[in-house]
Amino acid sequence: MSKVFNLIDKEEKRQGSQIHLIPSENIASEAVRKAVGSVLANKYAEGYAGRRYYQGNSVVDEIENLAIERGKKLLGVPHINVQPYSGSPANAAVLMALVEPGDKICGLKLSGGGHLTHGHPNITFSGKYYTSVQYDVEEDGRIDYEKLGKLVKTEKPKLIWAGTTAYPFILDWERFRKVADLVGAWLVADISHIVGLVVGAIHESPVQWADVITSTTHKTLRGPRGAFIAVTEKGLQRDIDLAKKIDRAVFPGMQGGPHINSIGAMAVAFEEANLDEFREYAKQIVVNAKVLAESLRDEGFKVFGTENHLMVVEIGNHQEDEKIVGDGKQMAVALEKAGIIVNANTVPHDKAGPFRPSGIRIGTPWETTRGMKEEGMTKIAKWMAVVRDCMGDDGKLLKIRGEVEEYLTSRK
Ligand code: DSN
Repeated sequence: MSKVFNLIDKEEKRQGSQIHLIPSENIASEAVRKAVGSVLANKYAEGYAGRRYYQGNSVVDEIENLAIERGKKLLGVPHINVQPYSGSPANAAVLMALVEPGDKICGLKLSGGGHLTHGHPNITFSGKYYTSVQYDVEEDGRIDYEKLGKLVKTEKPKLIWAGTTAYPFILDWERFRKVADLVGAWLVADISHIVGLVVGAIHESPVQWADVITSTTHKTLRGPRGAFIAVTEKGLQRDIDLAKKIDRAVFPGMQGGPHINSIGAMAVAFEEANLDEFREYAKQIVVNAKVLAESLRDEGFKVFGTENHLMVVEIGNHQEDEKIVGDGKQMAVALEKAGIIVNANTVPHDKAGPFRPSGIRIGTPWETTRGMKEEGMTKIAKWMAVVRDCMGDDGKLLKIRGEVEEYLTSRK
């Protein structure tokens, strides 16, 4: 047992001594983590409050109802399901509820900043069991809504995903709605990445435009690992049974027993996100990201974005053994040696594949939680420029690592 806890200590030290810029990661509060590690983890509760398949769920019912009430209030929706284990099962449940296997669905390409569950062809359930047509971003990294409209008119998908994992610009929900209405498609907003900015009132909410909203709870929302599916008034107007269909698709359609400990932690996170403090936090995430993007440009990087919490930075690509490979991975590995954690990522229209793509993805949610402000962002940009210029020189990378550690310690 102690071996595991020694490793947890080790991981805590690692997190404390490195700069974290993966935009989908964050630091959950003590209260959120306490709920995750609580006795709620001991209980099975298949079903929904008041209709469980196991006894002993009177308190669990209260917990789930509390999470639901807080979630509805936070999002401004009439119905929310808080049982999805994470984003992918949530999106799978939405597809199960709204379309039939083989039906046409439409989402943003992975290389353009989309997600695997939005119809990535061949290898994912969303691309294998549904007929997927995908839209892409333009050279500048932005979605061309007119082009999307034309594609949708021709292909007539039954469901359109409006959601991203590496898209640094604001999504135009109204235009997505207009596009969906061209063919009467369902519009599903997957706000996993930007949910904190939406509930923090920095970005417009899709609540009046989408039929359904999905989101993970551990990214900008700063909650536990988990997800929710919200049904909007618009969605209910279209199908009065929509909430029921979503609930049935989650359980028993996709999942068994819900993770009540995560649901308890979600209730905590929803309350935390409803505070002024959180709105300040959301604002600072974007301020930090803008400063970081500008500072990186000043250092000569090509940066896509940003209007939100993240940006994609092009590192370049080259030919190796007749294959085009990108330098994003190499840069990410060098940055890790220097104590800065990012992930390699495709850039718009990347010629290299996703394992060795031509860019890196950078975001500010984690370090903003840690209290970092604009001055920290310019420092990070300078360190990144040195890393780019001395990628193969481990001595220099270790020197930066020392500086990073010293900086983080000085801020504690
Ligand atoms: N893996 C998540 C991300 O990093 O954006 C998306 O599911």
